[in-house]
Amino acid sequence: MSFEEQVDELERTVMSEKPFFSRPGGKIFIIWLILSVIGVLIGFYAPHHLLPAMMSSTGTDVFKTVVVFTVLAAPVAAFVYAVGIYSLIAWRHKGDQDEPPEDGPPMHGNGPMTVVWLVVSSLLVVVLLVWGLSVYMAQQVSHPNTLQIDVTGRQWLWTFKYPGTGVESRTLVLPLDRAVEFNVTSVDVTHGFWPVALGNQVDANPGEVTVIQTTPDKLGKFSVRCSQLCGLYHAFMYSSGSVVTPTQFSQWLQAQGVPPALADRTARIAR
Ligand SMILES: [Cu+2]
Repeated sequence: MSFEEQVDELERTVMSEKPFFSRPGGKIFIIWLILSVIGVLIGFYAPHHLLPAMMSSTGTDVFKTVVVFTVLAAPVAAFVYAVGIYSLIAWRHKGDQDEPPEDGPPMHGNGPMTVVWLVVSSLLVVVLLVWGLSVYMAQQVSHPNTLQIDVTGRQWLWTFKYPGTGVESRTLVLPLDRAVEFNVTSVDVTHGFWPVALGNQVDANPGEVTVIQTTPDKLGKFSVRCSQLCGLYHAFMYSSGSVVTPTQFSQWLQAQGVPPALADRTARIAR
């Protein structure tokens, strides 16, 4: 054994006897742990400030999905940042070094590490897939007496037609706790129908009708935006929407010129 090899051997022995938290792996672990906790807290609290209060079953599912995906992604992102931050601080090129420090042992052929990253990433992907599919399937249920609304996008406004009543409106009025089906299309370019607080979003394509559904479950106002860049005044392409009681819905239909009996029938109010 040459002198250099003996020094290397000695260094390795000293390193392996150092307590875990003084070794690079231990320090990276501490940074990872701190960043993970911060990321998980952001996942739990930030959506409440970044998203509007959801007003439908779909919206609640979307909100929960944002939280779950952020919380599960936080430790993965934290690991990348932890290695990056530690490398920048501890392994940066020092001014008095002529040559870069030698590489550590190669990861290639490191069995345990390969197993860990394959198992962890597979588990994460499976959990997210199962979550996503179950939320998606829950939204594919068809409800009896669904209220149909034809949504049309044009540069640069939305119109909402209530089939069977002759009503065509610039505002979207929905009755509480009643499944609604939006038949979405466009007469010019591609727009994106996005009633934010309902948690739905779908492209409005010219010549095509795309159907999405939800059930509003909270009274109040929301805004309908366009989520596809559709031209000069895209940013101003929004309408207001509201969720009202069935009685208020019937009154609104009547105010649009619908005969009272038909308005009540559409709103499913028995006389
Ligand atoms: Cu647009």
